Amino acid sequence: MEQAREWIRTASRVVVLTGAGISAESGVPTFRGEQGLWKEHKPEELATPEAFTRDPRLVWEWYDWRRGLISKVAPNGGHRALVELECQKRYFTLVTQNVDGLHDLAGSGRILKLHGDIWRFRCLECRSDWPDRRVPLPKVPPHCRCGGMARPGVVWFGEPLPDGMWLEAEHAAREAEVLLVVGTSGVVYPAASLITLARASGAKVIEVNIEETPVSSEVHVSLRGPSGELLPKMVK
Ligand code: BV8
Ligand code: ZN
Repeated sequence: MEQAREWIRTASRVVVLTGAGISAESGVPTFRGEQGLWKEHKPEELATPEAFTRDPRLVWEWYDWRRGLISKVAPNGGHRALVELECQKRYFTLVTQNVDGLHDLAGSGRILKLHGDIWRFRCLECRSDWPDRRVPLPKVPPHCRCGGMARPGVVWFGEPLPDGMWLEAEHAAREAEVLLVVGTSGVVYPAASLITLARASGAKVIEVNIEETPVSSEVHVSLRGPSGELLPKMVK
């Protein structure tokens, strides 16, 4: 912990990569935990364009349920510690795999949402996209003003990440002096490749996770514990 605090304190260019684990203490189930989101369903079953084409109603019911759940929770000490860190650092980039919007709610400024945003919709017909925070949705699937069917504004498996976003994340990872990896199992690509990229570019890589992950062997320091408790201690 002391080594991690020292590296964070002295760095001026800090990048943070977060996953579902940072929202766990807020009450949002993670993807691959015991009571994980994927328990009843498998990723390929729901978070893919094929699943949506096959059964848009089922996919929308899953997102409506998740939106309802997320709307009842608040950011935790881990989210807030990253807002504090952003204020302390001259160059700071928060890259998140999460679509729950809790980093926005906590007050983070610069957020690269690699996998999109559960609070935004996109029209399949006219391609317009807009925020929608209604829970529950009056009817699913929701439609666009043009009459076209809407889809959740997230990136599904097999879909490319928003390209401008990915390039920015790569650039930030290359420039980072410290990369903080929080609450991710490191199994989803290309997000996880930012860790290898940062390390290869000379960054000190610190992991915060309650358990060992496939990434743990790649980082310089792996802190074992809940991010809601550890992050505030690391940025104080
Ligand atoms: C793409 C949005 C190419 C939707 C998500 C075979 C091998 C390798 C790769 C692939 C493959 N087959 C396919 C691929 C690529 C695929 C992929 O990586 N698959 C994986 C599963 C193998 N990736 C893609 O498809 C990506 N696109 O590659 O496109 C392309 C290019 C050009 C043109 C066409 C195509 C798109 C991936 C994005 C998928 N969308 N989410 C939605 O949310 O509904 S991914 C989903 O998983 C979420 O975003 C989530 O954030 C993400 C990663 O999971 P984690 O965040 O890590 O969450 P998880 O539950 O796994 O882990 C939680 C961690 O927290 C645990 O480690 C736990 O210990 C820890 N924790 C728990 N509590 C705490 C804690 N830590 C700290 N404190 C706590 N309190
Ligand atoms: Zn439309």
